[in-house]
Amino acid sequence: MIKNAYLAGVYAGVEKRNPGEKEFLQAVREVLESLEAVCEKHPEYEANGVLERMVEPERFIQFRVSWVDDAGKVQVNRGFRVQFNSAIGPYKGGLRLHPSVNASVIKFLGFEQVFKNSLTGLPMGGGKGGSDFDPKGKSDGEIMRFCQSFMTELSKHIGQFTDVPAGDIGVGAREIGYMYGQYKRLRNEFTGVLTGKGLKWGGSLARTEATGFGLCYFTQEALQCMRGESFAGKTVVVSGSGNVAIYACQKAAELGGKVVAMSDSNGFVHDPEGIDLALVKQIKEVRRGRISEYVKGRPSASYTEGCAGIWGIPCDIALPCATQNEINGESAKLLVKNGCKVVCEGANMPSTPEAIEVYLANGVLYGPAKATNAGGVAVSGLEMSQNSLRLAWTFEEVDGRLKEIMKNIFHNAYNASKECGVEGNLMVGANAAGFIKVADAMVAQGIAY
Ligand code: NDP
Ligand code: 2IT
Repeated sequence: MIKNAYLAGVYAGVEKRNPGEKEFLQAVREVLESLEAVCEKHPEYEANGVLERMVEPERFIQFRVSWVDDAGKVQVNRGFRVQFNSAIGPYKGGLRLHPSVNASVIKFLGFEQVFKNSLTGLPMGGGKGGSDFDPKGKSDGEIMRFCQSFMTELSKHIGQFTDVPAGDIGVGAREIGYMYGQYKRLRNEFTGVLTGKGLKWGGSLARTEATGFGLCYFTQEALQCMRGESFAGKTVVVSGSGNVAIYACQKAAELGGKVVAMSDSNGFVHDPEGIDLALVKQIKEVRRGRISEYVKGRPSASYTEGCAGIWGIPCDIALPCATQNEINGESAKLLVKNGCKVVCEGANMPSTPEAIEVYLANGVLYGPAKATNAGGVAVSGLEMSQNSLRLAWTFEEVDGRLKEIMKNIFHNAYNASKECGVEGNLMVGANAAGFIKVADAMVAQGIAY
């Protein structure tokens, strides 16, 4: 329920303009609901039409991506880039390759990215892109030809000072490599136009680990400051088994937690003795296989079809690291019933609004995605800095900066929650803290008459 008349009016406009875009509407509603106290304190935001402007992307690009498969057949996909907000820096955000990608998904991700990037404290605006291309089962050659065709159009809209894409679901080092090569061929320029590059050609150490590690640094700081506790001795469930999940699992274990389950879109594995991460990396990073293969090498583990079942495994800490809306109200109730006290999000918007209500009503320490998973884009920002300096920092240097950034994000979100009169509500705190910086920049930069 949005009580503030200004914010309610803005939301009604968004609903009217973006009919049926349920993920985008969900993301906008959550932010607007969090900003009542802020907007009451700052009438200049309404006077400057800040919210009306913020919910409308600066630019939305949709394009055809045609490519030829291994059988010689022409395939056509749809490509997107949303350049949501550039008030505090060049557009920055990942590219997602997944059959579920559409305008609503890209806009929700781009909108979230604006506030997330602001929270990092680095000068980055918000953007997002991708395609409904399905990388599963495609050969390296097909992936390469798709990425080249995608970049042929995308290259017209990006640049190191304009818009700097990176990875997301379905886009890792291999895809960034093919896209970077194509950009360079087209432009004859070696610039930091993408992040997540290979270490031998401009990438940053610790970028691969950054989102998962950052999630655990945030969780550890929140646990310590809000509960006087840590990961030590805690049972942890991590959903997904991609980039974010793998490095969340690694850092949670390094900090003393015991990760007992992981998943993919087909099902989940439960290993009460603790996940053997080397085996998961072998299956997922080396063989690009399925999580079901894990049980072949681990007699202690069992595999169950259906990914949502993972939330029925008793745990102290849940780290959803797969995709949006993977925890609904029912799954959240099950987590709470089984003793889960902490939910920190590695994925973007993995909890439905009903799930968030369950967390808040039951005193769960809830870390919202735009704060908790900001480590990935933060290290992307550090990759941009290193590219500009023409230097490469050590792993320890980057990891140390990441840790500081995640701690700062926690404290900024916590302090903002206090200022909003809802101490400890990190969702409201993160939305408010991320928003104010962008809003002030928009006011300062004026409106084109
Ligand atoms: P990956 O492609 O490496 O891994 C995605 C994982 O999530 C896979 O295990 C995949 O299973 C699972 N998954 C994807 N879609 C679904 C679905 N519809 N239902 C169930 N499971 C699904 O992606 P990342 O690890 O990079 O991304 C995971 C999440 O983290 C996303 O929400 C992303 O936006 C977010 N994120 C990523 C960042 C990064 O730096 N990479 C930074 C911040 C957030 P399967 O293999 O079966 O598809
Ligand atoms: O959702 C995200 O923050 C990302 N996928 C990372 C974006 C980036 O630019 O590194």
